[in-house]
Amino acid sequence: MVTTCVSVGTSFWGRYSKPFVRRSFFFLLHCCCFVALSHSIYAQENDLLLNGNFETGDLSQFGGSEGLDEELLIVNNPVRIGRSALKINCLKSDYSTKKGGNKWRAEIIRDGAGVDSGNHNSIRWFALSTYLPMDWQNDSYSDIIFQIHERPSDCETWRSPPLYLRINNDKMQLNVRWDAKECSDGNKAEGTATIYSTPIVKGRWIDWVFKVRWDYRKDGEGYVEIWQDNIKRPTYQGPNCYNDKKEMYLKAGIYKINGWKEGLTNRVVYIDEVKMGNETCNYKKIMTHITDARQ
Ligand SMILES: [Ca+2]
Ligand SMILES: [Ca+2]
Repeated sequence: MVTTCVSVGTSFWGRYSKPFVRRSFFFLLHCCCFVALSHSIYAQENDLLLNGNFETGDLSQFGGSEGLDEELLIVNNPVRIGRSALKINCLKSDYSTKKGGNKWRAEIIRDGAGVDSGNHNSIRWFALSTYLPMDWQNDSYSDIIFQIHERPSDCETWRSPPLYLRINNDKMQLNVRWDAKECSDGNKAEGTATIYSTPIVKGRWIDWVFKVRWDYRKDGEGYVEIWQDNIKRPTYQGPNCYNDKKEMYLKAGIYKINGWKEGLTNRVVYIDEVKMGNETCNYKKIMTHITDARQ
């Protein structure tokens, strides 16, 4: 940008030599360059749409929550970075009375995971750190701990999320659902896929990063790039969303879909560093807390 400004100034200089004209021109040029540079810096600062590190000591970094107060607790140990993280304590005893929610869920929410004029073709970065306690018990009834949720068009109903990270027995799995039809048929997706699977780890933090280009077409340009613990994993290329206009939103916490293993009365997971970036973000910007984060 500076090069462009200087080259414009130089060519102008050659044609006009009166001092007053030159001074006026360069004053205006200086103003234009300053405005352009300010805009560039402003844009960079806004690469990060969400910086959910819980260091405020509350949930104010998020747009809302679904869960009882005792299910969403700020704690000082364990934390991924700083002094605070979020302890999710999803209670089996509370099925349908959760504030703003239903079923077994305790989640925080934030808008901006897509674009309100159509999610298709938009790019988003997502990051979060998760921690399973040592006494975590495997359960064949899945726990969804991170999801990008859809908002249905007027002609359709709410559907299962197009992108979600779930724990199932001894695996953590990332899944996608898609449907190119403008009006989906109930909660039926045109297709679903498990795009990444890894063994669960207890008693330590796991850092997740996902870069997504939303696309509902089978022959489109959709992809999900995946990093776990600062290591790039195989990229999924294929459809990954519904044909919806309304902006998707991010949820993190616990959503127990179908039931509970006998004997379990609650589910605990810790989360920290929940982040979201737009198309001008990159790995390094979203993983500022990782000192060896690569570009
Ligand atoms: Ca924190
Ligand atoms: Ca639709």
